[in-house]
Amino acid sequence: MTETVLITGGAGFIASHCAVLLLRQGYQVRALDNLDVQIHGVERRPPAYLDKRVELIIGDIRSPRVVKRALVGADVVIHLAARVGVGQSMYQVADYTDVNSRGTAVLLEAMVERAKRRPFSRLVVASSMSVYGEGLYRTAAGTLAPSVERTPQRLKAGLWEPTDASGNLLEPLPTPETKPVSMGSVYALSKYDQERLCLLVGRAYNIPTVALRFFNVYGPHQALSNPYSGVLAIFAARLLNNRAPLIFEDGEQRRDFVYVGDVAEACRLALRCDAAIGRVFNIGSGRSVTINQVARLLADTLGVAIEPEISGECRMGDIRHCFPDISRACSVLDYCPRTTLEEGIGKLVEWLDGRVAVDRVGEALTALASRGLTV
Ligand code: UD2
Repeated sequence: MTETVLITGGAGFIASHCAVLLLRQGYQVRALDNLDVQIHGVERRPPAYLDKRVELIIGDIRSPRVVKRALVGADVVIHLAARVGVGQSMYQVADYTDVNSRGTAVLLEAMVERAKRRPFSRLVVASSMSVYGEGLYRTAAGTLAPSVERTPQRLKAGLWEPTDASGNLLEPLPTPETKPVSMGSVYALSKYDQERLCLLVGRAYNIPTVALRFFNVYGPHQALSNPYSGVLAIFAARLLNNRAPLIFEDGEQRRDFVYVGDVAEACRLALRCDAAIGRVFNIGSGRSVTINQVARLLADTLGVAIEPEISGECRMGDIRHCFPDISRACSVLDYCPRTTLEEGIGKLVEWLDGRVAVDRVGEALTALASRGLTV
């Protein structure tokens, strides 16, 4: 029998890739999305990239009536709906908390009600690497340092690398799911809320739930004109407008960029794997790179000779290094990231061809600086 999947945030970048993959697997796909202006523009039209076979319900995740309707006949749910912007979350506190945390609560209440008549076979919730704050580090003496934070004083002095109590530099290590969480932004806190709410309510009401902590997801369909989206989309928007990418700090901060197709595959696996129920998984590519490296790779792949500009600024709440240990996802989910950064950036660049991006980075930095949210 054909299974129906409801994807919340279903007109978004990650959702569009999940939809294609799941349609190919024989699922019927329904999307619930409010077509947020920041992502979809003032016209709020359904995006051209969304597969025509997807049934799109336009509405808000916070509306019990809309969510109830979206759940009719759904067998599984992938919950991706969220406001996504670390910096912006620090001044739109009520809205981020409302959409992400309360929106998830509304979804869960509706699922619990519906499950009385017909159970769900899975709920997959998109959590985030942001719940870790700084990643895991090791001291020079070889002990693990799981609770590192950078002080504003050091950041103001341009001392970007975290140190131990005696001022010795720390070595970043792959972060496992067992590292204690440490939320440094309202966005991160709301993603942790989403993750915990889903796991907790899922467990109480027998809705088999899996949480995926996505690292830095990139690829085609990423919102180019949203200055709060991922760094690769932001750099692409700058380069398409013949402007230099602005690199914060010194560009030596490390991240794991995971291709969106691999993230969609992780979602598919989480729908199927019973051993995953009730657990959280890091979803990354398994390779870390510096922001300087990705900036260069993107410019080279685009074939533009614009040097990135090191701004020496830092956004409040930004972390220095965080990249995942993905061994749990590999062994339990059978997750195996297939797209290398070079291939993924190649696909991003192909998609960028002929696209127009409004570069709003300056606006976003001013918004942050005027609130004292930059260092
Ligand atoms: C944040 C979230 C992550 C995810 C992502 C969405 C944290 C720790 N992580 O990751 O969960 O939601 O956002 O995109 O909250 N950078 C520049 N120039 C720019 C923009 C960014 O140098 O114009 C740097 C930035 O300082 C950071 C790195 O690039 O060191 C990555 O930034 P990001 O905003 O793409 O993502 P990140 O890792 O803060």
